[in-house]
Amino acid sequence: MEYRQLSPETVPGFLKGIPSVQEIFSDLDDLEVEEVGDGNLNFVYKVRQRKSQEQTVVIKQAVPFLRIVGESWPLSRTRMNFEIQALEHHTKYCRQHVPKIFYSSTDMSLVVMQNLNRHAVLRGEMILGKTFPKLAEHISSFLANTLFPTTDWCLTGSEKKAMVSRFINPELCKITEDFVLTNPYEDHETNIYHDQVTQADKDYLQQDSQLKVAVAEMKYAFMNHSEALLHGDLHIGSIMANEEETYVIDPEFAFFGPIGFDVGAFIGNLFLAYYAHEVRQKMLGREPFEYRNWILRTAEETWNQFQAKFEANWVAHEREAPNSYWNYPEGHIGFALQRQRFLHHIFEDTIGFAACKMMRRIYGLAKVADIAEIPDLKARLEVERNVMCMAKVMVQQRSAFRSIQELTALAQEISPLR
Ligand code: SR1
Ligand code: MG
Repeated sequence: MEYRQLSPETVPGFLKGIPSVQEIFSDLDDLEVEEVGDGNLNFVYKVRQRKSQEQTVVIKQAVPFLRIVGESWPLSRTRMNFEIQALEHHTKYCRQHVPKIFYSSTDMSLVVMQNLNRHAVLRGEMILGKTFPKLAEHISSFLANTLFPTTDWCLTGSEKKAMVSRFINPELCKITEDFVLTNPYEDHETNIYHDQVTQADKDYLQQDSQLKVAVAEMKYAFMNHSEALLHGDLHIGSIMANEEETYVIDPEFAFFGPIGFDVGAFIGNLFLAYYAHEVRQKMLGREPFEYRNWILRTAEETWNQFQAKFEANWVAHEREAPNSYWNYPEGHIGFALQRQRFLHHIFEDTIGFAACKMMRRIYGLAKVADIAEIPDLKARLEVERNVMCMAKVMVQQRSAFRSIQELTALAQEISPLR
């Protein structure tokens, strides 16, 4: 099939030719289509049967450019090949948190999938101040269950290397290398500053040698540490949820990288929301304490549960396929120490990458609505300064933190929980 960019007008005709979709709709001549993509890269269509709205799918299609910039920024459509492969992996290891895929095509660079119409994008919901009691439980499961099976602790060396080669994703990695791990820390043309940002604010990030060394170390880890198959962009806009269920979407940035990059993406976004809600809760007419307390507890539970589940997966794997390396009287002690040290290494990376994910959203090209859509620029600036202050301590002192509670305590030191 030859690639063509779909439009709301051409979607029904395209779907008619796909057998697995014909089973979903009873009347393919009665479809309504709406383009709803609000991400930075792709186009997303919601398709519903007019007289039977529960008959519905979503189509996500990659176009040969970066949507947030436009056709002047070419970006190859192969990103969808990585998304399709990653969705298959996520479905295999964590089906309950992945949308059902009805059809995929690398030629057309698209997937046809379950319309999560009883769920909404987590970032939008959190901006409205909604809580998600099962979020930490679900995201920690997604992380532990998708990451552990692709580590060298689980795969053989040759299995791992074969998988790594299928996920060499240089174009999307370069987006992260540039927009998350380089440009915000220099006076780069792609950065965007609002009117209240002072030269001193920019220098705080862009002319601090200790900070720049620490960020460069995180970038080096991102580029060199092929620990596991990552989602690669696990911010709260890549999650759809309601009170009962949580789905992880959009894994086009998937590649083999440092585990802490995925865990840190999620936790860093929770801290962004924590600072934003000092202002946002007041905008909603509420006292900030309760909501911000929920955010911090969610960050703590996510890390603690992730750690326990990752370790449990490792122990279960060892039980099923015992490793002769630990086969000596005190082998269980050595194995436990190995787990403890590796999890501490992930924790350190989680803190460092969370910090980079926070800082890039302040001066970098792609903002987060939680903060960027605070209408009062002075209030927004205060939030941004708090984010920068915390992120700087996190990335520079990432090896000094002993528990996630020390991190949430730092968040409260900078902006007290009130
Ligand atoms: C140009 S930066 C675009 C961003 O959008 C995606 O969601 C990634 O976070 C990427 O860094
Ligand atoms: Mg995305």
